[in-house]
Amino acid sequence: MVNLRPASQQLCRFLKSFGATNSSFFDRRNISRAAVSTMDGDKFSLPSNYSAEPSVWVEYIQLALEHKPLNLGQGFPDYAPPSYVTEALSKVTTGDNVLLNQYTRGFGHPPLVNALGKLYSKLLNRQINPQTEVLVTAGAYEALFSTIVGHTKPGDEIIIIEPFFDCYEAMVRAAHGVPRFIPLKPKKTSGTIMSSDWVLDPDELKGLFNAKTKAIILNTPHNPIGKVFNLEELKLIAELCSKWNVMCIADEVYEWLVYEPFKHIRIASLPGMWERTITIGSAGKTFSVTGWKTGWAYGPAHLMKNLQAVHQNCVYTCCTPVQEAVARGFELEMERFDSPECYFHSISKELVSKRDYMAKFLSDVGMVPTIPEGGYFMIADWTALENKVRLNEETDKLKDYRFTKWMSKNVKLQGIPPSAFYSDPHKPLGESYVRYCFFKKDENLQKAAEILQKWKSSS
Ligand code: IK2
Repeated sequence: MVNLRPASQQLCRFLKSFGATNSSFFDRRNISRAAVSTMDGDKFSLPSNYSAEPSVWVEYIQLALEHKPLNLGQGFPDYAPPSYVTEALSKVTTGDNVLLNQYTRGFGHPPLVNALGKLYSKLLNRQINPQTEVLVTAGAYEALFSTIVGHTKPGDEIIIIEPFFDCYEAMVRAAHGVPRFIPLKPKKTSGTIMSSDWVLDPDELKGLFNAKTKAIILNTPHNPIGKVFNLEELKLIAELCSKWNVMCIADEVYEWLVYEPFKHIRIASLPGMWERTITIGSAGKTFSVTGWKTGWAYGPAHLMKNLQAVHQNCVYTCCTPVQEAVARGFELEMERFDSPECYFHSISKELVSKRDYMAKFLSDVGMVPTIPEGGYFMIADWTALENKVRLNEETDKLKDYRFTKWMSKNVKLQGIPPSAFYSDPHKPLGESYVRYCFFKKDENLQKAAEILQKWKSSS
Protein backbone atom coordinates (compact mmCIF):
# COMPACT_ATOMS: atom_id res chain seq x y z
CA MET A 1 0.00 0.00 0.00
CA VAL A 2 1.34 3.45 -0.87
CA ASN A 3 2.11 5.76 2.02
CA LEU A 4 -0.68 8.28 1.66
CA ARG A 5 -0.11 11.80 2.76
CA PRO A 6 -3.40 13.70 2.88
CA ALA A 7 -3.41 17.05 1.14
CA SER A 8 -4.39 18.81 4.37
CA GLN A 9 -1.31 17.50 6.14
CA GLN A 10 0.84 18.77 3.31
CA LEU A 11 -0.91 22.13 3.57
CA CYS A 12 -0.47 22.21 7.39
CA ARG A 13 3.22 21.42 7.12
CA PHE A 14 3.56 23.99 4.36
CA LEU A 15 1.81 26.74 6.32
CA LYS A 16 3.60 25.84 9.56
CA SER A 17 6.95 26.06 7.83
CA PHE A 18 6.16 29.77 7.52
CA GLY A 19 5.25 30.11 11.20
CA ALA A 20 1.47 29.57 11.00
CA THR A 21 0.14 28.12 14.23
CA ASN A 22 -3.06 26.33 15.13
CA SER A 23 -4.53 29.47 16.64
CA SER A 24 -6.54 31.79 14.42
CA PHE A 25 -4.57 34.34 12.43
CA PHE A 26 -7.45 36.63 13.19
CA ASP A 27 -7.59 35.97 16.92
CA ARG A 28 -8.83 39.23 18.36
CA ARG A 29 -7.56 38.24 21.83
CA ASN A 30 -4.07 38.93 20.55
CA ILE A 31 -4.80 42.61 20.12
CA SER A 32 -3.25 44.44 23.04
CA ARG A 33 -5.75 45.73 25.59
CA ALA A 34 -3.80 48.99 25.93
CA ALA A 35 -4.14 49.63 22.22
CA VAL A 36 -7.87 48.89 22.36
CA SER A 37 -8.45 51.26 25.27
CA THR A 38 -6.91 54.23 23.47
CA MET A 39 -8.15 53.46 19.99
CA ASP A 40 -11.60 51.99 20.51
CA GLY A 41 -14.85 53.65 19.59
CA ASP A 42 -16.33 54.16 16.20
CA LYS A 43 -13.44 56.08 14.69
CA PHE A 44 -11.45 52.92 13.92
CA SER A 45 -14.31 50.53 13.28
CA LEU A 46 -14.46 48.77 9.92
CA PRO A 47 -16.26 50.83 7.27
CA SER A 48 -19.78 49.46 6.85
CA ASN A 49 -19.22 48.48 3.23
CA TYR A 50 -16.84 45.72 4.43
CA SER A 51 -17.71 42.65 6.50
CA ALA A 52 -15.56 41.52 9.45
CA GLU A 53 -16.78 37.93 9.13
CA PRO A 54 -13.94 35.60 8.10
CA SER A 55 -14.58 34.21 4.61
CA VAL A 56 -15.25 30.50 4.18
CA TRP A 57 -11.64 30.11 2.96
CA VAL A 58 -10.13 31.67 6.08
CA GLU A 59 -12.37 29.54 8.30
CA TYR A 60 -11.88 26.22 6.49
CA ILE A 61 -8.10 26.49 6.07
CA GLN A 62 -8.00 26.98 9.85
CA LEU A 63 -10.27 23.96 10.30
CA ALA A 64 -7.93 21.85 8.15
CA LEU A 65 -4.91 23.03 10.15
CA GLU A 66 -6.55 22.05 13.41
CA HIS A 67 -8.14 18.71 12.49
CA LYS A 68 -5.92 17.46 9.66
CA PRO A 69 -8.63 15.89 7.49
CA LEU A 70 -8.11 14.71 3.94
CA ASN A 71 -8.80 18.07 2.35
CA LEU A 72 -11.05 18.08 -0.71
CA GLY A 73 -12.11 21.61 0.14
CA GLN A 74 -10.18 24.26 -1.71
CA GLY A 75 -9.78 24.25 -5.46
CA PHE A 76 -6.26 23.26 -6.35
CA PRO A 77 -4.40 20.12 -7.46
CA ASP A 78 -2.32 18.27 -4.87
CA TYR A 79 0.22 17.16 -7.44
CA ALA A 80 2.82 18.83 -9.67
CA PRO A 81 1.74 21.28 -12.38
CA PRO A 82 3.10 20.86 -15.96
CA SER A 83 6.88 20.92 -15.66
CA TYR A 84 7.40 23.36 -18.53
CA VAL A 85 5.79 26.21 -16.57
CA THR A 86 7.66 25.55 -13.32
CA GLU A 87 10.93 25.08 -15.23
CA ALA A 88 10.28 28.31 -17.12
CA LEU A 89 9.85 30.13 -13.80
CA SER A 90 13.13 28.87 -12.39
CA LYS A 91 14.98 29.66 -15.64
CA VAL A 92 13.49 33.17 -15.71
CA THR A 93 14.72 34.05 -12.22
CA THR A 94 18.25 32.75 -12.73
CA GLY A 95 18.75 33.41 -16.45
CA ASP A 96 20.91 36.02 -18.17
CA ASN A 97 18.20 38.65 -18.32
CA VAL A 98 18.46 39.78 -14.69
CA LEU A 99 15.92 42.52 -15.33
CA LEU A 100 13.21 39.84 -15.37
CA ASN A 101 13.49 39.99 -11.57
CA GLN A 102 12.55 43.69 -11.56
CA TYR A 103 9.37 45.72 -12.09
CA THR A 104 7.72 45.46 -15.45
CA ARG A 105 4.99 47.38 -17.29
CA GLY A 106 2.14 48.13 -14.86
CA PHE A 107 -0.76 47.02 -17.05
CA GLY A 108 0.97 43.75 -17.92
CA HIS A 109 4.40 42.41 -18.85
CA PRO A 110 4.69 42.88 -22.66
CA PRO A 111 5.29 39.18 -23.55
CA LEU A 112 2.23 38.16 -21.49
CA VAL A 113 -0.20 40.78 -22.79
CA ASN A 114 1.02 39.99 -26.32
CA ALA A 115 0.44 36.26 -25.78
CA LEU A 116 -3.02 36.88 -24.28
CA GLY A 117 -3.90 39.28 -27.11
CA LYS A 118 -2.84 36.71 -29.71
CA LEU A 119 -4.72 33.83 -28.06
CA TYR A 120 -8.00 35.66 -27.49
CA SER A 121 -7.86 37.35 -30.92
CA LYS A 122 -7.88 33.84 -32.38
CA LEU A 123 -10.58 32.55 -30.03
CA LEU A 124 -12.88 35.54 -30.48
CA ASN A 125 -12.08 36.02 -34.14
CA ARG A 126 -11.34 39.73 -33.71
CA GLN A 127 -8.16 41.77 -33.35
CA ILE A 128 -7.53 42.48 -29.66
CA ASN A 129 -5.09 45.28 -28.83
CA PRO A 130 -2.76 43.95 -26.12
CA GLN A 131 -1.85 47.48 -24.97
CA THR A 132 -5.33 48.80 -24.35
CA GLU A 133 -7.60 45.77 -24.22
CA VAL A 134 -5.71 43.41 -21.88
CA LEU A 135 -4.76 43.93 -18.22
CA VAL A 136 -2.68 41.53 -16.10
CA THR A 137 -3.82 41.33 -12.49
CA ALA A 138 -2.94 39.72 -9.14
CA GLY A 139 -5.08 36.65 -9.82
CA ALA A 140 -8.57 36.62 -11.26
CA TYR A 141 -9.51 37.95 -7.82
CA GLU A 142 -7.92 41.31 -8.56
CA ALA A 143 -9.38 41.34 -12.07
CA LEU A 144 -12.83 40.95 -10.47
CA PHE A 145 -12.03 43.67 -7.93
CA SER A 146 -10.73 46.16 -10.51
CA THR A 147 -13.72 45.49 -12.76
CA ILE A 148 -16.36 45.74 -10.04
CA VAL A 149 -14.83 48.70 -8.20
CA GLY A 150 -13.89 50.44 -11.47
CA HIS A 151 -17.42 50.22 -12.81
CA THR A 152 -19.73 50.54 -9.81
CA LYS A 153 -21.12 53.86 -8.66
CA PRO A 154 -23.07 54.07 -5.36
CA GLY A 155 -26.54 52.61 -5.92
CA ASP A 156 -25.66 50.77 -9.15
CA GLU A 157 -27.30 47.35 -9.24
CA ILE A 158 -25.20 44.31 -10.10
CA ILE A 159 -26.94 41.01 -10.87
CA ILE A 160 -25.27 37.98 -9.30
CA ILE A 161 -26.24 34.41 -10.19
CA GLU A 162 -26.37 32.10 -7.17
CA PRO A 163 -24.50 30.13 -6.03
CA PHE A 164 -21.60 32.51 -6.70
CA PHE A 165 -17.88 32.70 -5.97
CA ASP A 166 -18.18 34.36 -2.60
CA CYS A 167 -16.12 37.52 -3.20
CA TYR A 168 -18.57 38.85 -5.84
CA GLU A 169 -21.03 40.09 -3.24
CA ALA A 170 -18.31 41.48 -0.95
CA MET A 171 -16.73 43.39 -3.84
CA VAL A 172 -20.04 44.87 -4.99
CA ARG A 173 -20.76 46.03 -1.43
CA ALA A 174 -17.22 47.39 -1.06
CA ALA A 175 -17.99 49.56 -4.10
CA HIS A 176 -21.31 50.73 -2.55
CA GLY A 177 -23.21 48.84 -5.24
CA VAL A 178 -26.42 46.91 -4.70
CA PRO A 179 -26.23 43.16 -5.41
CA ARG A 180 -29.41 41.63 -6.88
CA PHE A 181 -29.47 37.85 -6.64
CA ILE A 182 -31.02 35.14 -8.77
CA PRO A 183 -30.51 31.45 -7.95
CA LEU A 184 -29.86 28.57 -10.30
CA LYS A 185 -32.33 25.88 -9.30
CA PRO A 186 -32.18 22.13 -10.01
CA LYS A 187 -34.93 20.88 -12.35
CA LYS A 188 -34.70 17.51 -10.61
CA THR A 189 -33.38 16.21 -7.30
CA SER A 190 -33.04 12.47 -7.90
CA GLY A 191 -31.64 10.14 -10.58
CA THR A 192 -28.58 11.35 -12.50
CA ILE A 193 -28.39 15.09 -12.08
CA MET A 194 -26.18 17.02 -14.50
CA SER A 195 -25.06 20.58 -13.87
CA SER A 196 -27.15 21.55 -16.92
CA ASP A 197 -30.19 20.56 -14.83
CA TRP A 198 -29.49 23.69 -12.75
CA VAL A 199 -31.23 26.55 -14.55
CA LEU A 200 -32.28 30.16 -14.20
CA ASP A 201 -35.94 31.08 -14.40
CA PRO A 202 -35.96 33.32 -17.53
CA ASP A 203 -38.82 35.46 -16.24
CA GLU A 204 -37.13 35.98 -12.89
CA LEU A 205 -33.97 37.01 -14.75
CA LYS A 206 -35.86 39.43 -17.00
CA GLY A 207 -37.52 40.92 -13.90
CA LEU A 208 -34.18 41.83 -12.34
CA PHE A 209 -33.03 44.13 -15.16
CA ASN A 210 -33.99 47.78 -14.81
CA ALA A 211 -32.60 51.28 -15.40
CA LYS A 212 -30.30 51.00 -12.36
CA THR A 213 -28.70 47.73 -13.53
CA LYS A 214 -25.00 48.31 -14.28
CA ALA A 215 -23.72 44.77 -14.75
CA ILE A 216 -24.39 41.07 -14.53
CA ILE A 217 -21.69 38.69 -13.30
CA LEU A 218 -21.65 35.46 -15.28
CA ASN A 219 -19.42 32.57 -14.18
CA THR A 220 -19.08 29.86 -16.81
CA PRO A 221 -17.89 27.13 -16.37
CA HIS A 222 -19.41 27.58 -12.96
CA ASN A 223 -18.00 27.23 -9.46
CA PRO A 224 -19.40 25.34 -7.52
CA ILE A 225 -22.08 23.69 -9.76
CA GLY A 226 -19.87 22.98 -12.80
CA LYS A 227 -22.51 24.33 -15.16
CA VAL A 228 -21.37 25.34 -18.63
CA PHE A 229 -23.93 27.88 -19.82
CA ASN A 230 -25.35 26.90 -23.21
CA LEU A 231 -25.90 29.14 -26.22
CA GLU A 232 -29.58 29.68 -25.54
CA GLU A 233 -28.91 30.75 -21.94
CA LEU A 234 -26.09 33.06 -23.04
CA LYS A 235 -28.25 34.59 -25.79
CA LEU A 236 -30.91 35.51 -23.25
CA ILE A 237 -28.32 37.20 -21.01
CA ALA A 238 -26.84 38.97 -24.05
CA GLU A 239 -30.25 40.16 -25.21
CA LEU A 240 -31.06 41.58 -21.76
CA CYS A 241 -27.66 43.28 -21.51
CA SER A 242 -28.22 44.98 -24.86
CA LYS A 243 -31.82 45.93 -24.06
CA TRP A 244 -30.89 47.56 -20.73
CA ASN A 245 -27.41 48.81 -21.71
CA VAL A 246 -25.72 46.63 -19.13
CA MET A 247 -22.18 45.26 -19.06
CA CYS A 248 -21.33 41.61 -18.54
CA ILE A 249 -18.52 40.58 -16.21
CA ALA A 250 -17.64 37.11 -17.50
CA ASP A 251 -15.63 35.09 -14.99
CA GLU A 252 -14.22 32.34 -17.20
CA VAL A 253 -11.36 31.10 -15.04
CA TYR A 254 -12.30 27.46 -15.80
CA GLU A 255 -12.46 28.06 -19.58
CA TRP A 256 -10.23 25.04 -20.35
CA LEU A 257 -11.91 22.67 -17.91
CA VAL A 258 -14.89 21.44 -19.89
CA TYR A 259 -15.91 17.82 -20.33
CA GLU A 260 -17.07 16.43 -23.66
CA PRO A 261 -19.53 16.85 -25.28
CA PHE A 262 -19.97 20.23 -23.61
CA LYS A 263 -18.33 23.31 -25.10
CA HIS A 264 -17.38 26.55 -23.43
CA ILE A 265 -18.85 29.56 -25.24
CA ARG A 266 -17.31 32.95 -24.52
CA ILE A 267 -20.17 35.42 -24.15
CA ALA A 268 -17.92 38.16 -25.57
CA SER A 269 -18.06 36.29 -28.90
CA LEU A 270 -21.84 36.74 -29.23
CA PRO A 271 -23.08 39.52 -31.56
CA GLY A 272 -22.97 42.91 -29.83
CA MET A 273 -21.33 41.56 -26.68
CA TRP A 274 -17.64 42.41 -27.17
CA GLU A 275 -18.42 46.10 -26.62
CA ARG A 276 -20.07 45.41 -23.23
CA THR A 277 -18.09 42.50 -21.78
CA ILE A 278 -15.05 42.23 -19.54
CA THR A 279 -13.78 38.64 -19.52
CA ILE A 280 -11.64 37.38 -16.66
CA GLY A 281 -9.11 34.53 -16.68
CA SER A 282 -6.59 32.95 -14.32
CA ALA A 283 -3.11 31.53 -14.90
CA GLY A 284 -3.61 29.65 -11.64
CA LYS A 285 -6.52 27.71 -13.12
CA THR A 286 -5.16 27.58 -16.71
CA PHE A 287 -1.78 26.06 -15.81
CA SER A 288 -2.74 24.47 -12.45
CA VAL A 289 -0.53 26.87 -10.46
CA THR A 290 -3.06 28.55 -8.18
CA GLY A 291 -0.31 29.86 -5.86
CA TRP A 292 1.06 32.02 -8.68
CA LYS A 293 -1.93 34.34 -8.28
CA THR A 294 -1.76 35.81 -11.76
CA GLY A 295 -4.86 36.60 -13.75
CA TRP A 296 -6.11 38.93 -16.45
CA ALA A 297 -9.06 40.81 -17.82
CA TYR A 298 -9.72 41.62 -21.45
CA GLY A 299 -12.39 43.67 -23.15
CA PRO A 300 -12.93 46.87 -25.16
CA ALA A 301 -10.61 49.78 -24.33
CA HIS A 302 -13.50 52.04 -23.24
CA LEU A 303 -14.36 49.57 -20.43
CA MET A 304 -10.78 48.48 -19.68
CA LYS A 305 -9.63 52.02 -18.82
CA ASN A 306 -11.65 51.95 -15.57
CA LEU A 307 -9.92 48.72 -14.50
CA GLN A 308 -6.53 50.26 -15.29
CA ALA A 309 -7.40 53.24 -13.08
CA VAL A 310 -8.14 50.96 -10.09
CA HIS A 311 -5.18 48.65 -10.77
CA GLN A 312 -2.56 51.40 -11.10
CA ASN A 313 -3.41 52.80 -7.68
CA CYS A 314 -3.80 49.51 -5.90
CA VAL A 315 -1.47 46.83 -7.27
CA TYR A 316 0.30 48.85 -9.98
CA THR A 317 2.37 45.98 -11.36
CA CYS A 318 2.31 42.19 -10.95
CA CYS A 319 5.14 39.74 -10.38
CA THR A 320 7.50 39.95 -13.41
CA PRO A 321 9.07 36.44 -13.41
CA VAL A 322 5.67 34.77 -13.01
CA GLN A 323 4.27 36.79 -15.91
CA GLU A 324 7.26 35.87 -18.08
CA ALA A 325 6.88 32.15 -17.22
CA VAL A 326 3.13 32.25 -17.92
CA ALA A 327 3.81 34.00 -21.25
CA ARG A 328 6.25 31.20 -22.20
CA GLY A 329 3.58 28.66 -21.21
CA PHE A 330 1.07 30.33 -23.52
CA GLU A 331 3.57 30.50 -26.37
CA LEU A 332 4.19 26.77 -26.12
CA GLU A 333 0.49 25.92 -25.93
CA MET A 334 -0.36 28.19 -28.87
CA GLU A 335 2.23 26.38 -31.00
CA ARG A 336 0.58 23.02 -30.29
CA PHE A 337 -2.96 24.33 -29.94
CA ASP A 338 -4.39 21.95 -32.53
CA SER A 339 -2.75 18.85 -31.11
CA PRO A 340 -4.20 16.67 -28.32
CA GLU A 341 -0.99 17.28 -26.30
CA CYS A 342 -2.01 20.91 -25.79
CA TYR A 343 -2.61 21.20 -22.03
CA PHE A 344 -5.78 23.21 -22.67
CA HIS A 345 -7.30 20.05 -24.18
CA SER A 346 -5.48 17.30 -22.26
CA ILE A 347 -6.36 18.69 -18.82
CA SER A 348 -10.07 17.87 -19.17
CA LYS A 349 -9.24 14.39 -20.43
CA GLU A 350 -7.09 13.90 -17.34
CA LEU A 351 -9.82 15.15 -15.02
CA VAL A 352 -12.87 13.41 -16.43
CA SER A 353 -11.95 10.05 -14.91
CA LYS A 354 -11.43 11.73 -11.52
CA ARG A 355 -14.84 13.37 -11.87
CA ASP A 356 -16.51 10.06 -12.66
CA TYR A 357 -14.67 8.26 -9.87
CA MET A 358 -15.84 10.85 -7.35
CA ALA A 359 -19.44 10.77 -8.62
CA LYS A 360 -19.44 6.99 -8.15
CA PHE A 361 -18.02 6.91 -4.63
CA LEU A 362 -20.33 9.68 -3.47
CA SER A 363 -23.35 7.84 -4.94
CA ASP A 364 -22.17 4.54 -3.41
CA VAL A 365 -22.48 6.00 0.09
CA GLY A 366 -25.89 7.52 -0.60
CA MET A 367 -25.05 11.09 -1.54
CA VAL A 368 -26.63 12.56 -4.69
CA PRO A 369 -23.95 14.29 -6.77
CA THR A 370 -24.55 16.82 -9.52
CA ILE A 371 -22.26 15.76 -12.37
CA PRO A 372 -20.30 18.83 -13.47
CA GLU A 373 -19.84 19.63 -17.15
CA GLY A 374 -16.93 21.91 -16.35
CA GLY A 375 -14.59 23.09 -13.59
CA TYR A 376 -13.18 20.77 -10.94
CA PHE A 377 -15.78 20.84 -8.21
CA MET A 378 -18.69 18.56 -7.48
CA ILE A 379 -21.59 19.35 -5.23
CA ALA A 380 -23.54 16.50 -3.65
CA ASP A 381 -26.71 16.32 -1.59
CA TRP A 382 -25.67 14.68 1.71
CA THR A 383 -29.02 14.73 3.50
CA ALA A 384 -29.71 10.98 3.09
CA LEU A 385 -26.81 10.53 5.53
CA GLU A 386 -28.12 12.99 8.10
CA ASN A 387 -28.85 10.28 10.68
CA LYS A 388 -25.14 9.38 10.72
CA VAL A 389 -23.98 12.90 11.56
CA ARG A 390 -24.25 14.43 15.03
CA LEU A 391 -25.17 17.85 13.73
CA ASN A 392 -26.03 19.06 17.25
CA GLU A 393 -22.34 18.89 18.18
CA GLU A 394 -21.74 21.92 15.95
CA THR A 395 -23.07 25.38 16.71
CA ASP A 396 -23.39 26.95 13.26
CA LYS A 397 -26.84 28.01 12.14
CA LEU A 398 -26.55 26.48 8.67
CA LYS A 399 -26.67 22.72 8.34
CA ASP A 400 -24.04 22.43 5.61
CA TYR A 401 -21.55 24.26 7.87
CA ARG A 402 -22.41 21.81 10.67
CA PHE A 403 -22.14 18.83 8.32
CA THR A 404 -18.78 19.83 6.83
CA LYS A 405 -17.26 20.79 10.20
CA TRP A 406 -18.44 17.59 11.85
CA MET A 407 -17.13 15.52 8.95
CA SER A 408 -13.80 17.29 9.05
CA LYS A 409 -13.35 16.67 12.77
CA ASN A 410 -14.83 13.17 13.10
CA VAL A 411 -14.62 11.47 9.71
CA LYS A 412 -11.49 13.36 8.61
CA LEU A 413 -12.78 14.37 5.19
CA GLN A 414 -13.16 18.04 4.38
CA GLY A 415 -15.52 19.69 1.91
CA ILE A 416 -16.84 23.23 1.60
CA PRO A 417 -20.34 24.34 2.66
CA PRO A 418 -22.11 25.68 -0.47
CA SER A 419 -24.33 28.06 1.50
CA ALA A 420 -21.21 30.27 1.60
CA PHE A 421 -21.97 30.91 -2.08
CA TYR A 422 -25.47 32.33 -1.48
CA SER A 423 -26.82 35.66 -0.26
CA ASP A 424 -28.19 35.66 3.31
CA PRO A 425 -31.86 35.15 2.41
CA HIS A 426 -31.03 32.32 -0.02
CA LYS A 427 -28.48 30.43 2.12
CA PRO A 428 -30.96 27.63 2.91
CA LEU A 429 -30.81 26.70 -0.81
CA GLY A 430 -27.24 25.49 -0.26
CA GLU A 431 -27.73 23.71 3.06
CA SER A 432 -28.35 20.20 1.69
CA TYR A 433 -25.09 20.16 -0.25
CA VAL A 434 -21.35 19.80 0.21
CA ARG A 435 -18.72 20.80 -2.37
CA TYR A 436 -15.68 18.61 -3.03
CA CYS A 437 -12.74 19.26 -5.37
CA PHE A 438 -11.75 16.30 -7.54
CA PHE A 439 -8.45 17.72 -8.90
CA LYS A 440 -6.51 15.47 -6.50
CA LYS A 441 -4.09 12.55 -6.82
CA ASP A 442 -5.88 9.28 -7.61
CA GLU A 443 -4.65 7.78 -4.35
CA ASN A 444 -6.16 10.64 -2.37
CA LEU A 445 -9.50 10.26 -4.15
CA GLN A 446 -9.28 6.55 -3.41
CA LYS A 447 -8.56 7.37 0.21
CA ALA A 448 -11.62 9.68 0.30
CA ALA A 449 -13.74 6.81 -1.06
CA GLU A 450 -12.38 4.48 1.63
CA ILE A 451 -12.99 7.02 4.40
CA LEU A 452 -16.61 7.45 3.33
CA GLN A 453 -17.21 3.72 2.88
CA LYS A 454 -15.77 2.94 6.30
CA TRP A 455 -17.87 5.65 7.92
CA LYS A 456 -21.01 4.54 6.08
CA SER A 457 -20.63 0.95 7.24
CA SER A 458 -19.81 1.91 10.85
CA SER A 459 -22.75 1.77 13.24
N1 IK2 B 1 -13.35 33.12 -9.94
C1 IK2 B 1 -13.73 31.87 -9.64
C2 IK2 B 1 -15.04 31.36 -10.12
C3 IK2 B 1 -12.89 31.05 -8.88
O1 IK2 B 1 -13.29 29.79 -8.58
C4 IK2 B 1 -11.65 31.54 -8.45
C5 IK2 B 1 -10.70 30.69 -7.65
N2 IK2 B 1 -11.36 29.90 -6.70
O2 IK2 B 1 -10.71 28.92 -6.09
C6 IK2 B 1 -11.04 28.72 -4.74
C7 IK2 B 1 -12.10 27.67 -4.58
O3 IK2 B 1 -13.25 27.87 -5.00
O4 IK2 B 1 -11.80 26.66 -3.96
C8 IK2 B 1 -11.30 32.85 -8.78
C9 IK2 B 1 -12.18 33.61 -9.52
C10 IK2 B 1 -10.01 33.47 -8.35
O5 IK2 B 1 -8.94 33.02 -9.14
P1 IK2 B 1 -7.43 33.38 -8.80
O6 IK2 B 1 -6.90 32.31 -7.92
O7 IK2 B 1 -6.73 33.47 -10.12
O8 IK2 B 1 -7.46 34.71 -8.10
